[in-house]
This record gives sequence, structure tokens and C-alpha cells, in this order.
Amino acid sequence: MKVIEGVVATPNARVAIAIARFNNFINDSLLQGAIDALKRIGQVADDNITVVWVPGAYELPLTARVLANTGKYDAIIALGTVIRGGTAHFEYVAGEASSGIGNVSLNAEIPVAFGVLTTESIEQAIERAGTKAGNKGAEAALTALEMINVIKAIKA
Ligand code: INI
Repeated sequence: MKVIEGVVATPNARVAIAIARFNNFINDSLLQGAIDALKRIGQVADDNITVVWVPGAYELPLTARVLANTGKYDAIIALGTVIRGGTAHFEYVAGEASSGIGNVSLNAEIPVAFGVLTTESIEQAIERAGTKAGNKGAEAALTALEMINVIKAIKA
């Protein structure tokens, strides 16, 4: 039996983070969590991390696609926060961000981690950005690194 399981430490990884400005007071915490996880746990070099700011979560799939197509990155981490309001806007933005990011990952065959909060309230978002429900930016970063290693091991 052969079992493939990726480790997290990926010292030579080149990682791009695509991050939305919309709800940036929450996204800033996701970014800090992601960078801390990449460097402190993943041992990724500071010079190998690129951060790209875009207007909102809706713009994340295109940004991830352009980053993926450069061939310069081993993984991409998409960060943002979509909070439900009184209209259907939430569904469109969150839906497009989620399916678009998934499509980029499948088409480019590199990990594109989904670090986009989709919550009912600001309180739920704060809880997931470094307070009582952890930091989803850090979780997305660790997932991206593990997946780099899993894919490398499958192809080896
Ligand atoms: N963008 C977000 O990242 N989060 C939101 O909650 C949000 N809401 O609710 O409107 C949001 N809208 C902007 C959207 O991502 C695009 O930037 C905009 O529609 C222009 O394409």
C-alpha cells in the first residue's frame, strides 16, 4: 500500500496572496494570519510571498487566474470577507468568488486556497479572523502549503 500525505513545511514555495479591500478591517487579520502561518510554520521565505490587493471578493477569481498563468507561483491564497446584507448581492459575490476560485485551481492545476469568509454577520466574521473561531487566513495558508506537497508527491 502506498499512502501519500503532504507535510506543511515548504521552504522553497513561492506563494501569492490575492486579497480583497472590501471589509479590509477583517481581511487585514486574515492576511496577518496567513503570513504568520506561511513564515513561522511553513518556513516560507519573506521574499517568496507576493500580496496583491483587489477591490472585492468578486475580483479574486480573475486575479488568481492571472497569477496562476504567470507560472511564478506554486500556490495562491485568496482572502476576503463577504457578509450577508439585505439583498441578493451576497449570493452573487460569494458564489462567484467560490466557484471562480475553484475553477482557477482546477484549470491551472495549482492549489488556490479559499480563505474567503462568507458570514451572516460582522460578529461571525470577526470570530473567524483571529478570535474565538481561529483564523481562516492561517488555515488557508497551511492548506495551500500542504497541497503543494501532496501534488508534488503524487506527480513524483
Ligand atoms: N465584496 C466583498 O469582498 N465583500 C462583500 O461583502 C461585498 N458586498 O457585500 O457587496 C463585496 N462587494 C464588492 C464586490 O466584490 C465587487 O468588488 C464589486 O461588485 C465590483 O465588481
